[in-house]
Amino acid sequence: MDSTNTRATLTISGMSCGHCVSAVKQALGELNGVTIEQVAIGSATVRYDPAVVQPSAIADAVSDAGYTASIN
Ligand SMILES: [Cu+2]
Repeated sequence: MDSTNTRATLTISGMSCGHCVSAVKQALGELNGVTIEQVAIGSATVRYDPAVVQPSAIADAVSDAGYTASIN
């Protein structure tokens, strides 16, 4: 059963290049229950399973990678 069907969009500041996109993709990819839809400079869209991961943890993972993220 694929229950990772809640979509969240993040606004991310501090990203400036393709390396930043890769770093954010890696940070998001390490989270259980999160599927990346797209990552661009300044934003990301993911699907997540709310039974597995909280939206705040998604933003925290991006912040831990060195950026400032907020969930829209
Ligand atoms: Cu960069």
